[in-house]
Amino acid sequence: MTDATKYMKFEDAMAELEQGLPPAEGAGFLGVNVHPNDAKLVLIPVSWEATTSYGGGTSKGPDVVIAASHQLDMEDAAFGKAFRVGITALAEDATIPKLNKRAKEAAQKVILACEQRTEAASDLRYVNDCSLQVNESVYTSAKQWLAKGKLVGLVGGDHSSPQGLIQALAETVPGGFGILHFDAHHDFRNAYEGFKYSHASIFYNVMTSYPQVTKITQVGIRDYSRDEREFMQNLGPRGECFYGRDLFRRKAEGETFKSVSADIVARLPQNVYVSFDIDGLDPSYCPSTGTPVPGGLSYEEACYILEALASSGRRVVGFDLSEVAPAEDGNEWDANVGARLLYKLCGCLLRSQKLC
Ligand SMILES: [Mn+2]
Repeated sequence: MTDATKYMKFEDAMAELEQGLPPAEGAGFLGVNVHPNDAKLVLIPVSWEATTSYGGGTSKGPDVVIAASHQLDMEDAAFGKAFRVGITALAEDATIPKLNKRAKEAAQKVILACEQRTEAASDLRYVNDCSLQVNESVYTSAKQWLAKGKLVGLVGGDHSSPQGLIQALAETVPGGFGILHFDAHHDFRNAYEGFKYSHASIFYNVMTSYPQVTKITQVGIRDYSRDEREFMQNLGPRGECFYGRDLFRRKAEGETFKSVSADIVARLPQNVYVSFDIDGLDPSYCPSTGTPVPGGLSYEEACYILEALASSGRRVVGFDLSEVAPAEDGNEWDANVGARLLYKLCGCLLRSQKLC
């Protein structure tokens, strides 16, 4: 979407969705273009992947997920007609793709130097500076929409993308909130490869910067360093991890998934932010994501937990979907899964606030 996007009358957009008409060319999320002023929930797209360490492509995540959302059927089995509150993807800050291109080139030099056991100090400073600009852009946008009474979600981009949104919510949500974090990784690295705002460092940064985040509950983690595991342990009651191995063992030894997911939800405080790294799922759902790891949740398990959260009486205050990348050969599977999960996240938030 661009600033030149032709917005539709809200009633016309709803009528199109109700009738299931094929979307017009260039349509936005779900196949319509709802004006942000008419929307209750706005989505910030962030096409950013400068510090991607392994497979690339997550900067295309917002575009391919929004395009794939045109295929969705609007009647969600769990959350009904969530679209009726008005959901729209905002136009992206045009500086982000430019910063992404330049910072990614510099980051490649840093990674190469790292592999050769040398340094590329000025390139590293440049990448960290660009990352900060992206965080500030997301933060400013989120603050602005929250001030207008909108609910805000985010579509990444790599997993560093949502830091500005989490900061904005930390300053906005009375009493703070906990984070329900789906991922294959803790993302607790302290400046991974020197990148202060690495995708692998997002929750190190969040937990050391925002005391308003009173808790992090991680689900599906199965690849980590010793330092990260220790960081989790050192969080004490402020952190909790449902490792992938433990989730499987509990099921293998006879516990129902209903009981496991109720346990996950029970650890969360009243206000909850959901951060969903697509690699928390089994890689068969996201084969093109940057750092796939065997194991992980099924799509149905993830949705089950989101439904349990939405009906628990807790309030979901925001979310991100990160690390969705398209296949290099143009296969749309990753984006199809991402679009469905994104609409589930919208429904989870809206249902938790009794808006759908
Ligand atoms: Mn992650």
